[in-house]
Amino acid sequence: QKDPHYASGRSTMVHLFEWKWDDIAAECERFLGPRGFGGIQISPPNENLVIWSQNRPWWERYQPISYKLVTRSGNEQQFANMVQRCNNAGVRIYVDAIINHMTGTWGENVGTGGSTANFNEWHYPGVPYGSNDFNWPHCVISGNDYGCCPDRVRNCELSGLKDLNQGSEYVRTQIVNYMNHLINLGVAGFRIDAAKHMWPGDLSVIYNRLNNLNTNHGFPSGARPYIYQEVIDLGGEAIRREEYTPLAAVTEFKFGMELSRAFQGNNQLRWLTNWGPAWGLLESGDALTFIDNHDNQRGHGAGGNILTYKQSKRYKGAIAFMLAHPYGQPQLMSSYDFWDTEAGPPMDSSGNIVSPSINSDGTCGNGWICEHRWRQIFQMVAFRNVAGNTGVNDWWDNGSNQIAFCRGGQAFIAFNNDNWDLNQNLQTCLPAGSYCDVISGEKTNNQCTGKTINVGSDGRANIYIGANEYDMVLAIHRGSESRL
Ligand code: AAO
Repeated sequence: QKDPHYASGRSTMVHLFEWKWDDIAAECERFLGPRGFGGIQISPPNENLVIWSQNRPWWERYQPISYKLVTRSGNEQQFANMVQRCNNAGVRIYVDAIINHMTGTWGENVGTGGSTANFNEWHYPGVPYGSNDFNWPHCVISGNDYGCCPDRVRNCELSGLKDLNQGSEYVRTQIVNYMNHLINLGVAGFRIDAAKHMWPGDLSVIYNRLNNLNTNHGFPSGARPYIYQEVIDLGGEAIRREEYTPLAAVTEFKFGMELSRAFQGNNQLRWLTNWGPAWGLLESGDALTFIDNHDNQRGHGAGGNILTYKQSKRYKGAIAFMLAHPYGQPQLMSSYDFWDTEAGPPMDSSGNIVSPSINSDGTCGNGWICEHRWRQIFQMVAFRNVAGNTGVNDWWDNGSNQIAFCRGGQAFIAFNNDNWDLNQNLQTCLPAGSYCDVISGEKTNNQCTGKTINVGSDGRANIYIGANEYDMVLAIHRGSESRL
């Protein structure tokens, strides 16, 4: 359950946080499919509590009230249509599955599909769940519990969210039915929210009962759903991510923390020469990797000093390194603009999500950032596809923050995070020719809109990245030749 089952030649997924299903379907057809994206993590599709008292925060979607497929993103029919159209475009869908808990207690008790809850009786008729389906006695996780007490982290409530007992046969059946329904509709896998708060033994039973992926959607027969479990483990806690890697992949939070540190100038890029398990990271095949996620970009979860779209030059540098390096299974974040860390997506006065608009230069409007539509990011998705399963070779660094490496004979990349220019004759491992740098511009009509790099018959080229340039990266690959 560690294979994302991307269509062939694809390698990267993007989290379209809070997008509507109709908009995602259109994005698969008009952008993600043609640009070689592998998949999308969508926001939770099941019914959640409507929280007007907090002005419909993004996090209401982490408060399930039933497993009906009705949210602000759309209904079941729209969901099914999205999955079909995205699969047709070669782009897989991964569902954020909230199976640890149900909504906490609020003054409001109606969901996005009209289901209700009676909090005092632990009663969720939309499933239905009753008080017997939750861990007992009721307790709430405190900050100290993470250091000492795995049983409290798993059996008590996460921030007051009612804690389901996955040891119960009835609860397992409801969860498995929900997930299998999604598999039958054509999804390729799941993010398991708050996996740290569930027992690995219970999760194992649940995963084993999941159906194979739906062959009518183009999956090979016998394909198991891709599963990546949200376990925040930066070290020093009682629960370790290695308890979960035997089951499926795990979100590697150290990855974004270390790369954010380096690209913020707090660790030299030259040390990245042995990036991977030598840094205390999981084995590559076990790791779902990302710079920021929807929590830590706004100070929730494992927050603190993570690069986001708000520090765009450094962020694009870190993303380029993630996509250029073969380690891990990368996921991009695609955000809406925010200052208030609790604020929901762009919405109208009735709480309906406002769709992203697409500007003439391909970027998004209406409050959506769409990092995945930034040229420096989506062209690195193509770079990764071209690099394929090659390793890193011909590493070069200046002993500080200027580095460069090849991916086999397929692709070459250089970074300059020093405050002086990079100006070097470097081995690119590419056949002689003129190549368009895919960061400063792109190739259109066989011409470069940005830098042109001339590779000699010995594979070497002069590489220049000024300290004050708009971007700190230069990247060329097979297929970016300016004259074919
Ligand atoms: C909301 C309100 C609450 C209210 C609650 C119930 O904000 O005030 O009590 O409703 O009605 C999201 C939001 C929550 C929101 C929730 C439900 O983030 O604010 O609560 O929806 O609407 C832990 C979990 C991790 C979880 C993370 C947020 O382990 O699973 O908290 N992430 C997922 C989702 C997230 C979602 C939920 C789970 C719930 O991605 O969006 O919550 O479905 C340590 C532990 C971590 C722990 C953090 C935070 O982390 O290791 O496991 O995450 O603490 O408690 C350094 C350390 C790092 C440490 C961190 C923070 O970075 O190195 O280890 O500091 O202390």
